[in-house]
Amino acid sequence: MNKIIVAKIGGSVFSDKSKPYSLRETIIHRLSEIFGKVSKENTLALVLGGGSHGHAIVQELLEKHGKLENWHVPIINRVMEKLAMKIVGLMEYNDLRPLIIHPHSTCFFAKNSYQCNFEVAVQAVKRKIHILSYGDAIVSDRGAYILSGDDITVELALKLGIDRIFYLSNVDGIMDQTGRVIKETSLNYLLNNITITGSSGIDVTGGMRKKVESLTKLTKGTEVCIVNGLKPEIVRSALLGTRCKGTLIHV
Ligand code: IP8
Repeated sequence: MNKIIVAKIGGSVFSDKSKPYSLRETIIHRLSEIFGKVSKENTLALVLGGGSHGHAIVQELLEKHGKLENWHVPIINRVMEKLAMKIVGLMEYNDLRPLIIHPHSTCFFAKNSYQCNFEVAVQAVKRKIHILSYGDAIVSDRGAYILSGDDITVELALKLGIDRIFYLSNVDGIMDQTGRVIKETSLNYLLNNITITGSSGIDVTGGMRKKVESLTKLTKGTEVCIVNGLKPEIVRSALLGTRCKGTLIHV
């Protein structure tokens, strides 16, 4: 059966966020193998987080200039493009060749919100062409704006009319106060009752809390499955629809 699978690969999965510009090549290989197999019968819309690449360059620019300017946009774009090319290069070994959708040339931010033209992405996916996008810097009316991969994932899910999306993280799911993974919950309950802490390592877009907040834009009834991307077997069974062995959030 051909379904559309929207999945965000968190930066903490493909890189070590405490080590700037690092890549976990073994994990990327294993995940590519899984995505490669899944892509034979399904269409993939993948989104990369910034990892220790995007977040590191943004941090460097902030330290040097105090704030992000529009002329920083292409500098950040180069880093993210290179990262996307490396990951896509590794995916090719598994016969997976997604079309890369570059947010810096399809999105801008003005008057307190961003706008993206994902028409090409939608048309491609409708024709069973896999796509890959990534968190990026975009031009805005107040200097460079960092558009998180989480926001892009939500945008794509809305535009593609998807009812279940996947987040690959470096933890087993969202933990409750006692450190136990919450298996199933509603978005409302999560936002009102659970203290969600940020992620470890460098993160300029707000980590897990921001991710959960971005889900409020999804259509009611959407399901979000958060699984540990460092455990490829768990990712495989989640993508194939057998079980979300992580946290399943009902929006
Ligand atoms: O890691 C951030 O994307 P995220 C993108 O999904 C950059 O929040 C360029 C830091």
